[in-house]
Amino acid sequence: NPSDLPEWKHSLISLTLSSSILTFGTYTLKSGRVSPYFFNCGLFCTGGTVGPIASAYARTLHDYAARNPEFGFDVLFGPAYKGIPICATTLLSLTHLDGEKYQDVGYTFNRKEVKDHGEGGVLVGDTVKGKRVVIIDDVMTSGKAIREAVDIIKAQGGTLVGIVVAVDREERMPGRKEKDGGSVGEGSAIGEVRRETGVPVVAVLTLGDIVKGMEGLGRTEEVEAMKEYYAKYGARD
Ligand code: OMP
Repeated sequence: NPSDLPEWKHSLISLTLSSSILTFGTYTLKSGRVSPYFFNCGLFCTGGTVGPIASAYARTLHDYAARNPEFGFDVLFGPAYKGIPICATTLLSLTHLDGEKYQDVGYTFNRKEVKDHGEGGVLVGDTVKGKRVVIIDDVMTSGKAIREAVDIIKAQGGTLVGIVVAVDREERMPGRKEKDGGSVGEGSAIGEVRRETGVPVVAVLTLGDIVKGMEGLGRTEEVEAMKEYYAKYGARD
């Protein structure tokens, strides 16, 4: 039922369509799967899109914290490169929601190249040592990109407490039978990351949300293609 989807998610989906962040066609993903849709967070790079995506991440995190009083965090970590503007703008948006609550929260990101002079170090921004860290990332398919970020936080002495992604594509882990179409007997990527890390993984939008949004817009052809893809690679749990 498309009306299940909150108004702000409808608007966000419309914005991603008009700005070609969400596109339809034939895309080979990092996993090798061929997808009829692609979500490119790198294109939230204009005056009209940077605010809406930051406020969508902030709202998702703020609402999760409100529903889970035991959940708290000290630092937002944005994996390089795409996570860098996202963690900074999300923190700014959080302070718009509650300036007092978030005034001491920091943001940090990793260098891709190790620096051997100047201030040195792997991280730029706030420190994570001894702090509760939330990863802010773009799109999760198999969770490979997320695992790299988890390792960096651990190595720097931070405690991972949560992960927020813009889009959970709701896919299964790539399996052995992948090449013959569809993987067999593998758990969901998001579930696998939850099990491995023991922390909540929260998405601004799931594939299910995007399907509802597209149904609401009457985009039947795209909906069919996404459902077909989900039938092949979608997570069942
Ligand atoms: P995993 O590492 O398999 O979870 O894939 C996530 C990464 O794939 C993202 O960080 C992107 O680099 C890329 N990606 C997208 O950006 N959008 C998509 O819709 C799909 C992918 C992808 O290749 O799976």
